Amino acid sequence: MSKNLLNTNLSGLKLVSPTALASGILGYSGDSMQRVAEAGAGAIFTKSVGLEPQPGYPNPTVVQVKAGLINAMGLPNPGINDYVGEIKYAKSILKVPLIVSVYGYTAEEYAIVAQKALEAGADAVELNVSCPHVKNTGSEIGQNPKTLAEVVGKVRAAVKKPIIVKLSPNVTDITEIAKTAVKAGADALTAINTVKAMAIDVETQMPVLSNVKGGLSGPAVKPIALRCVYDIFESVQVPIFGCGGVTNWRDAVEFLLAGASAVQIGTGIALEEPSLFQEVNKGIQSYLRKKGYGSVKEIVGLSHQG
Ligand code: RRO
Repeated sequence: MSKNLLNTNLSGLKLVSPTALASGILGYSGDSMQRVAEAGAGAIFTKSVGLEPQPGYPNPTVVQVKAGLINAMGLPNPGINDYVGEIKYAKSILKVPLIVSVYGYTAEEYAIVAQKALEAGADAVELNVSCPHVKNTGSEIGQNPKTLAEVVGKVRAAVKKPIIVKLSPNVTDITEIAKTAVKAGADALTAINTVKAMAIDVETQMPVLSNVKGGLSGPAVKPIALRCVYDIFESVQVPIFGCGGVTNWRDAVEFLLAGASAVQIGTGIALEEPSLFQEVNKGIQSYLRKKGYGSVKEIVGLSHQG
């Protein structure tokens, strides 16, 4: 399959296809990232990593619902000092951009972790300011413009490579948050992280997840994510990664038409297989050919015309 139509470029990141692995799924080890890249992903976003190791929440941490998954993993990760070895290994085998997802409890922590990830060879960082259920980080930062500006500004001052900021849908006006992130130095945005949600077991009459509340992902959130991308595209000038519920090429094309320059897929491959990447890429390519376009870039934001 010729990949020319699918080549794209976001904030200096060269993607052979506009479909990337979203943070949180198969993004722990270099070998699993490589499997996903071989399946057609144009970039890899790792699971979020912080300054110190974190065990995550006790089980159950994931529950399948009608059109997606609700998770409350609790940011399990080995800490950046341990993870640099995996980043170096991943970089030695991957041919696609590697973006390390970073979180912290203070602006300084975000900056230190971002610096270490980039020194280890990451091509960019994605700042997780949107995890919906871990105290004192994630969306508690991304929902507060002042704190968000401080975090993005601190990272911007510490690193030269691209900074992507992953936004929460759990806000009143995502465009205000997007503008704040860009003003503080974000090169690109990801929309969206998971939507705050829960499930209750009618037999035990108790919440299913040990953390009670978690984040909903998958097809259930796609229209929400699409609306966020559409609104953000009209508010800021930076490229957007659309993320939320992509399970086929039509979903991906919808995001591109809404204004995303590329999409991230996570739950889609958790529910199916990494081969979904190739399937989606082929579908986008056939669509572009059928409609007479020479590049995926030509359809970004087209739904805003007229
Ligand atoms: O680890 C998690 O529980 C988690 C994270 Br970091 C995130 O950003 N979004 C999510 O739904 N879960």
